[in-house]
Amino acid sequence: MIRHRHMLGITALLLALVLSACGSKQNVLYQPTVTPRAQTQVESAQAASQPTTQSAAQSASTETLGTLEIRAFEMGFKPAQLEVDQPGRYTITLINEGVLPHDITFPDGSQAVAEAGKSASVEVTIPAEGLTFICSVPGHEAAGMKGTISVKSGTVQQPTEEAQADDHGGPAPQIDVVADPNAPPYQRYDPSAPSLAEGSVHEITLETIEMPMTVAPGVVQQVWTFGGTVPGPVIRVKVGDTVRIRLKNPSTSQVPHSIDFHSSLVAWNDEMTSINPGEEKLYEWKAEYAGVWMYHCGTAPALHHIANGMYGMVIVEPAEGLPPVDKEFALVQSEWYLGPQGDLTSLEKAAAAAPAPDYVVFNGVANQYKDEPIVVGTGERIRVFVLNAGPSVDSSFHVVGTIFDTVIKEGYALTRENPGRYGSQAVDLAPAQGAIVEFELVEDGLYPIVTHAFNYVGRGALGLFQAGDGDPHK
Ligand SMILES: [Cu+2]
Repeated sequence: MIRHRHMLGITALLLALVLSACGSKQNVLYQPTVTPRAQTQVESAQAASQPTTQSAAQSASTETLGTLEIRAFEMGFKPAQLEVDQPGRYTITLINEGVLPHDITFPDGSQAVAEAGKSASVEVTIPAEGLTFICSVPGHEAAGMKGTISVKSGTVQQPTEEAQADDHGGPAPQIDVVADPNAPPYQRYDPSAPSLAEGSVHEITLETIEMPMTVAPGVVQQVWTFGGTVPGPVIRVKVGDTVRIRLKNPSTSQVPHSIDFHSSLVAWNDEMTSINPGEEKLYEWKAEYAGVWMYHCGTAPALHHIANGMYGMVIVEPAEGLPPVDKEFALVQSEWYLGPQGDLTSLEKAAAAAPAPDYVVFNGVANQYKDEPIVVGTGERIRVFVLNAGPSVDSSFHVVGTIFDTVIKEGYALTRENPGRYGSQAVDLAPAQGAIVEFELVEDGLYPIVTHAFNYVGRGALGLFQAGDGDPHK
């Protein structure tokens, strides 16, 4: 069993920089622009106005230690975590890049208000223990518009209990990993479902590859994979087929691995046993039942091997096949519990009785199909194979703006031709459950893909289908 080193690398400095904002935001170590003390008030005002400040409401006080620029957008601040070298009086310039009015409000009531596209400034005194700030427009703090300014070697003041109680989604996760601007960009996982494998006997080699992976912009984890991707490859066969998996653990691996196909009927202590680095093993199974199935590594602690990326989807079609549709996709929901930058994910976090994942993702990477939507034709018939790989959080799979007319979940079927014309809005998937859903997107536009457990939508569980050109108005 591997010894875990996750928390050892976290320094006191990192703890002071704990990110309280939601998962998609980056934690930025901010260096303020320091205005020399000798500058005159006029020069100081000019400095504060560069490059975008329009109405720096300079107070009567004489000099500040510097100017901090904070950008507002819907719904957050950029950066949300700032650090200054020393306590004292600072000018805060709010640059509103959003389309709504926003403000920045400090606990003593100091405030700068900026209309959309405008800027405003306020002076505040930052004590040694730091300051919190929010946007006081109703609902904006709860939606994520809050942040902290800490002083080097000081302690970040935590949001008040009252402030946290306002957040109907529950407290935002504390991401203790500082985003690395030099991290490699993430690799987009192709969401297209593969076509049915030809023939009835399938020889598949799967290597357990341990490698670094960018799981969100700037966040790299040392993941364990099947075949070099998270999730592993989608395997698609039909009832009656024989699948021969040759599992290989490269000699360069650090730990043993194994594989457990939920689509198989085999003894746990036979095919599913672990193999050491440098070993290989044949796992043969016959597809007896149709469905969307999970496969995963079961090596102890299995929780960590799954949390660290070792899972994938098996689609078993009925022997007679599935009816043809226009487009097919495969989406695997899962959680990331971050370890230190570049290290393994945190087993300690994953093992919490009430799991609080840093990210909940579709196909391994936070928000990847929001960044680049999945394009389909308007009115096309869409089939999505969905799996919740967990390891621990339930999914409520939902596509905003449509209704599933067909759902086959764990052997239960809602069919399009049902006499009452019933439909489905969300499919509940406990960890290791899978479903097939079918639907159409009736007009050009964008249709968000979410888990309707909405506290996770801000933590990476957001994608988009783009029907047609994505514009419903032309
Ligand atoms: Cu493993």
